[in-house]
Amino acid sequence: MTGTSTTHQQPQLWVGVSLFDGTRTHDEPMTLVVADGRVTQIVPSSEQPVQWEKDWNVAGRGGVVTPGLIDCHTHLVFGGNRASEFEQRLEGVSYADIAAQGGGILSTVNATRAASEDDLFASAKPRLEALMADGVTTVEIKSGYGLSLEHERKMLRVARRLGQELPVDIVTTFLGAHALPPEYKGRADDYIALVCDQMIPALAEEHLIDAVDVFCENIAFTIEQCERVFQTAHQYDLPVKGHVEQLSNQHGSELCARYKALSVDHIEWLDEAGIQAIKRSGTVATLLPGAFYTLRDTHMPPIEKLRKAGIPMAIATDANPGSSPIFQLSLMLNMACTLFWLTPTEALQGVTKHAAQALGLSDTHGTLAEGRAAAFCHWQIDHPAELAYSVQPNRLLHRVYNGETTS
Ligand code: DI6
Ligand code: FE
Repeated sequence: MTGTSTTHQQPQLWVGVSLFDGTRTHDEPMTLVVADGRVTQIVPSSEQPVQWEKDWNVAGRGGVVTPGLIDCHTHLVFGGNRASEFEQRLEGVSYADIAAQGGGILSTVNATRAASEDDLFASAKPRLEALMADGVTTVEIKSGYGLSLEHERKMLRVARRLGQELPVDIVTTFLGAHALPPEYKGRADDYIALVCDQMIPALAEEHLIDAVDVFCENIAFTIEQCERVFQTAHQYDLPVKGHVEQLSNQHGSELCARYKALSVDHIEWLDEAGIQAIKRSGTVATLLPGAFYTLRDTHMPPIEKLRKAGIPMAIATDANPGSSPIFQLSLMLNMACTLFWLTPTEALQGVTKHAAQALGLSDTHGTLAEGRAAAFCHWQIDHPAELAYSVQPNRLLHRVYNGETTS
C-alpha cells in the first residue's frame, strides 16, 4: 500500500479467536487481518508480529470466528401466514390433507398474488433481518408462491431488491414447479408448458433467476414433468436443484443427478440408488430439519449412509409459512445434531462450506481463507460447537460483510 489513498482503511485485527474456517476448527488461537474488504492474513496468534497491534485496529479479541452463515434453502418471500393451518394440524389434519383440500401452498399462493411488490418486500425484510441477526450473510430465496409469470416475477424482483437494500448476498431460485395453480387444475402438463415456454425464458432474460428448482412429489409434479423443467433450465444455462424424496420416494434424486443438480433437498426417503446417483454427480444433500420437526416427520434422512458415501451435507431453514415457519439458522444447527445425529462440525460445515456448494458458490463463499471477501461472524462463545449445542440468541458480537462490520 502506498499510503496515498484516503479510501483505504487501517487493517482490522481479530485476535486470539477460536477459528472454524468452514472445514475445521483450528487447534490454537488465531489472528485474522482484514483490509479493503478482504481477509488478507490468517496466522496463529502466537506467531502474530508485535507490530500489528501497535499499528492497526483490534476489532475483536477472543471468542469464536466462523464464516458468515449461509441459508441455502428458503422461501422467505410470501404473503400472509398459515397460523390457522398450524391449528388444524394440531387437531390431527395432515399437511398432505390440507394441501389436497386447496389449503397449504395454495393458500399462500392466494395471499402472495394479492400482495403488491412493496407489501412483499415489507413482510420479507424483517424475516431476512432475523436471519442476518443470527449471523447469516448469504441467503437463497425461492419463488413458487406466484405460479404465473406476473406473480413469480414479482417475488423474484422482491428477492433481488432485498439483496440490493440490505448487506447480505441473495441468490434467487425459480420454483415455478412448486404447486399446480388452481386455474390449471387437471392440466398439470399445460402448466409445465407455461413454466418452460414462457416463465423461464422471460425471467432468465430479465436476470431474475440464478437456479431452477422443482417439487417432485405425489402431491406436486411427476418425474417427467420435472425433467421438462430441467431441460429448459439447461437450455438457459441455469443450474438445477430439487425438492425430492420429502414425503415419498419418487426417485427425484436420480433425476437431479442426471442433470448435475447443485443439491437435492429434504431427502427423508432417499434410497441407496439415489445416494449412489448423487455421489456420482457431485450433488449436495441438503437437510431441512425445521420441516422434519414442524411436520412431526418420523422418517429420518439416511444420514449414516450419506456420511459413509462422503456426500457433502448442507443444512438450511426451509423458511416458509407452512412446513417450516422458522427464521433462525442457528436453531437448525441444534436440530441437525439432535434430530439427525450430525456432529457439531458437520452441522457447521452444513451452513458454511457445504451450503456454499449447494448454491454453486464454493469459489467465493462459505470458507475463511486468505484472499477471500471478509464475510464472517464473531461470536461470544468459547468453542464453535457451542453454536450447535445450545439454542441461544444474541451471541453474535460482530457480523462482518464485505469487510464492513454490520452489527
Ligand atoms: N417443500 C417445502 O418444504 C416447502 N415447499 C416444498 O415443496 C413448503 C411450502 C409450504 O408449505 O408453503
Ligand atoms: Fe422448501
